Amino acid sequence: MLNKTIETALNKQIRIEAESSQIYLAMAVWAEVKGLEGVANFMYAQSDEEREHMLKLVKFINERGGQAFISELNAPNVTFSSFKEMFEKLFEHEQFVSNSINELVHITLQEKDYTTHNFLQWYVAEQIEEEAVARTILDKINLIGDDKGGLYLFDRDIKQLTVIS
Ligand code: OFO
Repeated sequence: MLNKTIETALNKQIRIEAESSQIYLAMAVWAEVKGLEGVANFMYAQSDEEREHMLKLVKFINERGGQAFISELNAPNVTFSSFKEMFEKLFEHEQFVSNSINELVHITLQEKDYTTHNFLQWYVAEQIEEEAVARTILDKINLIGDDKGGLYLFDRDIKQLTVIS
C-alpha cells in the first residue's frame, strides 16, 4: 500500500512524463513542418515513449492501492530558432527528468518504501540511456553546424538511432 507522500510524489511524476510527451510532440510537429522527416519521426517516437512512462506510473499507483491523478498540463514550447536549440532543449529536459526521478528515489528511501524504490530503478536506468542518446545527438549537431548537406544526412541517419525509450 502506498503512503500519501509517495502517492503524491508519483502523481507529480505522472504530470512530468505527460508534459514530456507533449513537449516532444510539439518538437515532432516543428520538425515535420520544417521538412525533416527523420527528426520528426524520432520525436514522435519519443513522445509515445513518454506516454508509456506515464502509463507505467498510472498502473503502478492504482495497483498499489492509490489513485493516479490526471492533471492539466503546461503548454509546451512550439517553436525553436534552430534544430540545435531544439535538441539542446531535449537534453536539458531529460536532465530535469533525471533529477526528478532521483528526488523520487530519495523520497522512497526516506519513507522506507522499498517496493516503489525497486519499481523506480527502471526509470533510473532509462534516464541514463535517454541522456546518453540526447548527448550523442547534440554532439552530431555540433559537428554539422550550419551545413545544410550535413543536416540532410543527419535527418537520414537519425532513423537508425536507437529510439530513446
Ligand atoms: Fe524521457 O523521461 Fe520519461 O522517464
